[in-house]
Amino acid sequence: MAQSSTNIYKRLESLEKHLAEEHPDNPVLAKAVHSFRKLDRVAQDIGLLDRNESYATHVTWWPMIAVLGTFSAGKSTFINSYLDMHLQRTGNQAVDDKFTVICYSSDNEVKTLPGIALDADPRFPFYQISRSIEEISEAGPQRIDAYIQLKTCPSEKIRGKILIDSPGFDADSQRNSTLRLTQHIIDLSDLVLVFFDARHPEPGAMKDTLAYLVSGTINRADSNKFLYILNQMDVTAKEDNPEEVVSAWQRSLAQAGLFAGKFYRIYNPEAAAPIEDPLIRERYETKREEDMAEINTRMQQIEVERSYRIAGMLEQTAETISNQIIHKLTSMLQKWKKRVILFDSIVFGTLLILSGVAFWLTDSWNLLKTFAENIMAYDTSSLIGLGVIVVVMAYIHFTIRRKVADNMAEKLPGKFGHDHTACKQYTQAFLKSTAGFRPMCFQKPAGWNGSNQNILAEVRSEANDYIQSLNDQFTNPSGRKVEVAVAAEEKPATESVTTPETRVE
Ligand SMILES: Nc1nc2c(ncn2[C@@H]2O[C@H](COP(=O)(O)OP(=O)(O)O)[C@@H](O)[C@H]2O)c(=O)[nH]1
Ligand SMILES: [Mg+2]
Repeated sequence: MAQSSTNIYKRLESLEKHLAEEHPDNPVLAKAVHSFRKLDRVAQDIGLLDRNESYATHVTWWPMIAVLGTFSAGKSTFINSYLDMHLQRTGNQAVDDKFTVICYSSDNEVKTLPGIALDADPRFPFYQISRSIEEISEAGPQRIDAYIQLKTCPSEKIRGKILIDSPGFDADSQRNSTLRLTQHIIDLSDLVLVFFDARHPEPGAMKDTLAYLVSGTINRADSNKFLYILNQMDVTAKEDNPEEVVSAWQRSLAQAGLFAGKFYRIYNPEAAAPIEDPLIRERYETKREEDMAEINTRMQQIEVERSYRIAGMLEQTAETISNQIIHKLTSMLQKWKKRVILFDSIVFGTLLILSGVAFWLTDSWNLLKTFAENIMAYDTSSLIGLGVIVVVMAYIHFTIRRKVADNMAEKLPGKFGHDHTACKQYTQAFLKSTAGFRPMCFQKPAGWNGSNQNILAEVRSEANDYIQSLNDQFTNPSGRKVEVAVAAEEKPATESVTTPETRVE
């Protein structure tokens, strides 16, 4: 994906413009793009980023909701009803084996585009997704089409948001890449709805799915973004045993390690069989409406959560560079220096001893003396000889520098595991700091000068200003938006526990 640096800046400019237009009342996002560009310049000086790269492409600017869950749990039905249009195919058969990225378009028709279209779109979340698909599939970018498609639809509900529908999730038969893609989508999303099916509250055959989906969501800093939804509750109406079904569901979640979280029970009235008994029906409807209202509120709030997320990401990136990254690079540089000095001493020491021995054996010390005298007398051929010796020594020294640096860089992937991005950044920055033209006596990594340190401090204070202004905007105690702010604050999962038991009337 080679792009010129002017191209990346054009993209950022258009992103900034778009955000300013889309959110005239929330200038924080457009300003954040500007701060990201400052961060980019510092990172480029250090060598963490190429000239055509930007941290702005590492975040999702669009608020994203992912709908995941077991096969046939009613995910697509839920999405259709949310959008108020029949966009996704539904049914008990496996109807879709791809992720569908759904976004708004004002054209009055639905367009389905192949996954490869995600690359061409100037908006960033797709870029991020497609890049990771490229990483997971050895076959190259064309394979994106096998995993993902893009649908544009005119529903106002989705304007300014991105919704992702996922294929039936059955880990047993799922290819590794789908699992990894799911993980990636979870990481990018501001809200993740995890669907289960009341017809199989304890899905024995789904053990792996549960384990994968659920255990991956616990102990995360952002565990607040996961909503666990038991769908198709209408099927429990016949026997009127919702509590039993819910506790069976909770047991299987607990087996996967999930004891606390946001739990909901809903059904889709259009897909459901009618509930005959009017009393039962009323009870079911009330419960469903309560839970749907909460889910809908969360789906609306994600725009705010996204703004906090981006401001947080900005501050975190600046912080990571000034503390962790520089610290690590500095200690790598020290290690490198020590090794270069060691190898220099071994090689030049050996050469010195060998030549000493040669002079001694041939008893030709006087040659050395003559050579020195000739140099003092500016004898041309002796000066050329000295020049050759210096060049050879320099060549040996710079070869050692390069080889030691390459050798240390080669070992980095082993230390970073799957974190390809971090590995690439450290490798680039380390190679830049150890480049031949940089004197070895520099203690600090390349690009780590006073002015760049100030810029990072500036970016961090800007990020805090953004968070402050988001707080001012959304935590106004007399304003209507109080609820939003409460949800946007990061709360530990245990504080926001709503167990199904407490919700069952
Ligand atoms: N009884 C009942 N059936 C539902 C409900 N939601 C979806 N369905 C049906 O369950 C089947 C699977 O739904 P679908 O949305 O395709 O599931 P997905 O695989 O999770 O996308 C379809 O036949 C739907 O009509 C519900 O709340 N109650
Ligand atoms: Mg589906």
